[in-house]
Amino acid sequence: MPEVRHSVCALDCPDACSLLINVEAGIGSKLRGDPSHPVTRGFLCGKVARYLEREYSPDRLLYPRRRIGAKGEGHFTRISWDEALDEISSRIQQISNEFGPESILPYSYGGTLGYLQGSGMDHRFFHRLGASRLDRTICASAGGAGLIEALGFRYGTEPEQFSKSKLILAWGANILGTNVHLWPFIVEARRHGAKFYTIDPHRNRTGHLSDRHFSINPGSDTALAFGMMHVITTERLHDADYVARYTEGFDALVARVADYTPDVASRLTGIAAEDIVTLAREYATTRPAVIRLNYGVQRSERGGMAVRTIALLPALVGAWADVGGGLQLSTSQAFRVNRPGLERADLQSSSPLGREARLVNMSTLGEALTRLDDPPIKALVVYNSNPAAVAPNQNAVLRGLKREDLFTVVLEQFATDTADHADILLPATTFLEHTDLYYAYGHHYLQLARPALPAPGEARSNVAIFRELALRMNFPEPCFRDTEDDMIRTLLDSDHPFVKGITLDQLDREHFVRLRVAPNGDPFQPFSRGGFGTPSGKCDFRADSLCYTPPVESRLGAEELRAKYPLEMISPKHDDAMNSTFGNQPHLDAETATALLHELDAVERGIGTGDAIRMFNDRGSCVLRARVNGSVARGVVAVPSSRWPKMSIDRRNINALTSERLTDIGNGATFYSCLVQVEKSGD
Ligand SMILES: Nc1nc2c(c(=O)[nH]1)N[C@H]1C(S)=C(S)[C@@H](COP(=O)(O)OP(=O)(O)OC[C@H]3O[C@@H](n4cnc5c(=O)[nH]c(N)nc54)[C@H](O)[C@@H]3O)O[C@H]1N2
Ligand SMILES: Nc1nc2c(c(=O)[nH]1)N[C@H]1C(S)=C(S)[C@@H](COP(=O)(O)OP(=O)(O)OC[C@H]3O[C@@H](n4cnc5c(=O)[nH]c(N)nc54)[C@H](O)[C@@H]3O)O[C@H]1N2
Ligand code: SF4
Ligand SMILES: [Mo]
Repeated sequence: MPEVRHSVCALDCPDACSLLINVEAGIGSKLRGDPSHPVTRGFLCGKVARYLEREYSPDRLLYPRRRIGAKGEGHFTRISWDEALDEISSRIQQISNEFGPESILPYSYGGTLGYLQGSGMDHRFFHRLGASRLDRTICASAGGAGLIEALGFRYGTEPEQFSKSKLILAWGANILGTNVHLWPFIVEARRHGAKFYTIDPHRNRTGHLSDRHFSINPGSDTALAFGMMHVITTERLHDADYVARYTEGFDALVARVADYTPDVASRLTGIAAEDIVTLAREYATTRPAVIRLNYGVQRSERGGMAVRTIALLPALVGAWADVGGGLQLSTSQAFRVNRPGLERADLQSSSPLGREARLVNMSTLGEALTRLDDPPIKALVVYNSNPAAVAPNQNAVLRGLKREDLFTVVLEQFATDTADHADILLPATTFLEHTDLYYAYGHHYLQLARPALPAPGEARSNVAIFRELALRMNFPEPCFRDTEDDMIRTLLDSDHPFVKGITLDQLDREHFVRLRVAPNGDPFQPFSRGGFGTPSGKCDFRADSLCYTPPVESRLGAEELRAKYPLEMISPKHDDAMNSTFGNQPHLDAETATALLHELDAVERGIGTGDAIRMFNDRGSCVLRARVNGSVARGVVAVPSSRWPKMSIDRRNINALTSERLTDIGNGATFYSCLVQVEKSGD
């Protein structure tokens, strides 16, 4: 009889599913969603339902290796763990002595959402070294900053409450693709008469299943929000009571949006003026109304402002007062665990640097590796990430990764493009094989996972690897000998009421525990009576700092650039992908090698579905296959991201075209503000 074990999906997804797996003689089968978890509800997305194929893939990395070929070629020879760890620790020591510890850069992101494997022993290690700190901006920092500017907190409406809503706006949110566990709550709401609308430049699967799709020009969301605010305030449809009690600066807001008539907003957004009027009226007069804002909107040049402006809408119409109303971008800040105790930034003062190290922005890795000075980056340690595929301005990133004088260590499960550039490549465990504690950014359950399966070959967890490295560096602090359980107890040692009282024992027994955001299973309503993160607790519109300018790289942007590169390229997530994580799978490779074009843009260039095309701009080019399926507006190209560059004949993916320009606030990446040209290619 197989034993049923419990796990948690560690992929970078708001749903953070609770999993069950059958295990017999150490072999896992039947991975499935836990039916008792209130958000997982017994099902998994397509990609993780098949995760055991990845787990048991013959391509898993099983042993430490040293590079023998040129960087990028992917030729390695097997070495022992002792050899690997000795070499890493001595090279790092030598580089630190010669160039200063800030010449060492850790690079990690979304491989796992686990606290321990993502920001545990690794953070302690690099802090104690005095290494450069990584500014983790590649995904959500603009939106996070925008949300904080609007609300003061990164809190949001719980998924469970969406079922009570009467109007759901998916604003730059591909719910079926990237957040599928919200869908059943939307289905339930619709069964009770709710309307579901999508606002997106790409009419994806979610858009096809909506009651109405609003096709918006990339990067113009602030103008749409202003247009809606204009209609709502001129028609006096705002919630006067909520506005009077819980907001500040209403009159200035009215003045600020006075010029954004539906016609003006229409010209900027590409949405018909009468549709903007209808949307605004319905949004203001339907209760409860909720916005599922996702991160698509903030991957544009002024994405922080866009998120901030959209996040002011619920206060204007009083939606926060209703169960089933409000807005969700992220629920992550409610996880008020003791992160400082886990990460130990204080160890920097005992490092050879003796102070807080400089921040290096992960969204400008190309620049950091090729241009940064004082000191230059001399050692790069990559884990939980595949920057050769996912970081913008890929040609600069690859130039950097190929530097002969850069010592690169990569901890990986598979031979990614980044792994191919490693001097030392270390085999890492998957989430089914190690212990971790998990937050979520789309619900309020804190979750524990113990290893469900044995690690294959000689794979080790990030925690184990950095613990070993710390011992080799002779770091004397006891925290480097902490066990996983010690680290979890540290995390739970928090006085915040949302977390206080949750114990490791309870997590071991129950697997998932709801944060204490509300008593007795009541809904969490963070802003039903103010409670915003301002001194007064009121939502401050601060209209004087609200503004809209189209992205430089857009149809209304820099003229010279538009003349050369007339198409706006977005590269949203593919439904069956997880960034580049499943990039070695051929069926997915074909999907992520596809560019969706508008029919007229295609015809104009003599391109038809199935044709090979070359997409290019001043930064680079890549080859793709065209698909014309009516899902994007004229002037927009959508390329589902992100394939493994090495799967392509030119060894590049779409990030060869994206720029290192940063967002207005949050220093985030601007993947979706990208002008390109497309031509038919030879084969
Ligand atoms: N299946 C799958 N799930 C995933 C991922 C994955 O790769 N695949 N990745 C995970 C990660 S790392 C993240 S951060 C989340 C992200 O989850 P989402 O934010 O939902 O994903 P995105 O594809 O970045 O963007 C969402 C939508 O925004 C649209 N969009 C692009 N530009 C604009 C714009 O200017 N305005 C508006 N209104 N919409 C725009 C895109 O077309 C897309 O449909 O998903 C996570 N889940
Ligand atoms: N063009 C374009 N580029 C994008 C985006 C886009 O929408 N368009 N999205 C951006 C966004 S939102 C994000 S979040 C980033 C994501 O970029 P990354 O954070 O790099 O995410 P992945 O590509 O999924 O790569 C994660 C890697 O971590 C490895 N991994 C998983 N678990 C572990 C572990 O426990 N230990 C170790 N050592 N390794 C592990 C996996 O095998 C995988 O290769 O990409 C960004 N890049
Ligand atoms: S990727 Fe998301 S939806 Fe899929 S199993 Fe993991 S948490 Fe659940
Ligand atoms: Mo992300």
